[in-house]
Amino acid sequence: MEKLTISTQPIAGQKPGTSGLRKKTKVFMGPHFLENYVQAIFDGIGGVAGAVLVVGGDGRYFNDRAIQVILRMAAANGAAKVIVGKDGVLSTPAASHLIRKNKTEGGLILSASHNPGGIDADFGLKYNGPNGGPAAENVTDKIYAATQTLTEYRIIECMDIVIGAIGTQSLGAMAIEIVDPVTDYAALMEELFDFGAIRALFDSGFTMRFDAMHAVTGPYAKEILENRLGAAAGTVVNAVPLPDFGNGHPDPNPIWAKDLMDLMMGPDAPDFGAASDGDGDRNMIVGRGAYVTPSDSLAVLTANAHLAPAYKKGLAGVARSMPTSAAADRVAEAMGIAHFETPTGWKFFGNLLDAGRATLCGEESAGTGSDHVREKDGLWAVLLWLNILAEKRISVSDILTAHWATYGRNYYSRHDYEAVASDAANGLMDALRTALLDLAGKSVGELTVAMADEFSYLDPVDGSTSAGQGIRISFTNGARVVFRLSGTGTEGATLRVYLEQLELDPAQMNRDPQEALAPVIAAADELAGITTRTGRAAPDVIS
Ligand code: VG1
Ligand code: CO
Repeated sequence: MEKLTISTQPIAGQKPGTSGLRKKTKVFMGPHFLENYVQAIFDGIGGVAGAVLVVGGDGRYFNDRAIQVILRMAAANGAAKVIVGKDGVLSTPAASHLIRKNKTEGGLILSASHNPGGIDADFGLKYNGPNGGPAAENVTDKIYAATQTLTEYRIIECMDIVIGAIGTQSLGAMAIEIVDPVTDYAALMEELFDFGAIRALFDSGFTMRFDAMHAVTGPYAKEILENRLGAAAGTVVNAVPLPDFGNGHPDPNPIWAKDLMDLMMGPDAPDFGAASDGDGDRNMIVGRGAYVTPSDSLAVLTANAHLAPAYKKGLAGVARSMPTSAAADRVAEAMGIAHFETPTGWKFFGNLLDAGRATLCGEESAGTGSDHVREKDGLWAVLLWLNILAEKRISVSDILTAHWATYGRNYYSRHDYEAVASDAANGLMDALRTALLDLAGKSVGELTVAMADEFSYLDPVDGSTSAGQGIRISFTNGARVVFRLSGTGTEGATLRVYLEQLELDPAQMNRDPQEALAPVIAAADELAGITTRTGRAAPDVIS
């Protein structure tokens, strides 16, 4: 076993995005790329000498090889111990929990989340800090700076480390502890929720399908839903994680989880359906004949979380990302609790959760979570829904109808234009930036602009500012459109257009969302010239 110091060069342009660094798998597999980036993370966080780290990933292609490199580099950089999920697998929320439970200096999570996996697909790497959450911007800035000045990386040369059996071993002076990925996470869920009540719900004949999409939550969902809560065998489908997610797109939305959607909208629908993404932090919730948008889900959970033991004392506040609909804000106002609007990406919730100012957080992109970890958590959201259903004993559809009757309905949709030429996408945003300066009061189609700006976030906890977080335009009739470019794509640019319309008339609450949003969709195109600038007549994905 030899410790090597390898000379290397700065790596250009590797700025972490919304959620760590995401690239084509082949880029990560290229000579020294992964090694350089891992060393930049270690250097950027001030070194890992004597540190304890958690390491695990979503099991996608290259996960196994990358873990070997990270372990050898952690040892060469003087880490004291690395806690690794068996076979290198940990869901993102489970990794967050292990970081917190073991009070480690943080962890490395290998995932490109909902992006497809495989040698020709995507890979990603993210550093989470000691609070269990994605590194804040001041840390990712340091990691990025380290990529620009890198001159060497340190690695131990050795045989492959066996990570398929639970137990502790050593690599040089560093300990490697292999843990079962599910055990601690499942125990945490038992603390938060009334498993007895949920078991009674299943005993009463309640039926469910959970689609793990061949991604990391399969083993977690089987253990928790089928083994501990008594859901029928076969409730969890696509439960075996595969390196290429069965050639699928492990993104739990009506487009990519179409099989589940078809089932739930058809004659044989079970009472409840849910799905999770590649790394287990996203969730999709759907009742029989009733899809719940992630924005509505956050609002419903905010209104009902007190029905679960962990939240029975009430919530300190609720936080949502800026493009997420305002549905949760109105619940918070009615309940007299604080609400916050943050930029896209879970890292911005961390300070609010650490400071005890928010208890629940959510994003329109199917992410919901609470202060139990510092990541969004797919299965947690499913269990909170189940706990609420176990208490209320009414259907998802009835919960939605009652919720809208009380708070109004925020029609919501996101239109994505993927792999657009970067120049065209940047040009569109630049033009909007200029135009918004005198948009207020102007009419666009049948709508009138109330307010237009580029979102800049002032963190109420640490006073830091994050500018350039998306262009938002609201209209006098309660409609809003947000434009932003994705920070997780690996090809060209992805333009996201977020559309919202508040409806307070109960007679108008059962419309098709795309129809209800038609005026704001038209206004979005008129304002941004989407078709002209991108050459696209229609979005690639409507969710
Ligand atoms: C997307 C979502 C964002 C989410 C991020 C990471 O980012 O819009 O809400 O936090 O993915 O989710 P972007 O920059 O592409 O819009 V995950 O499940 O990929 O870690
Ligand atoms: Co994810």
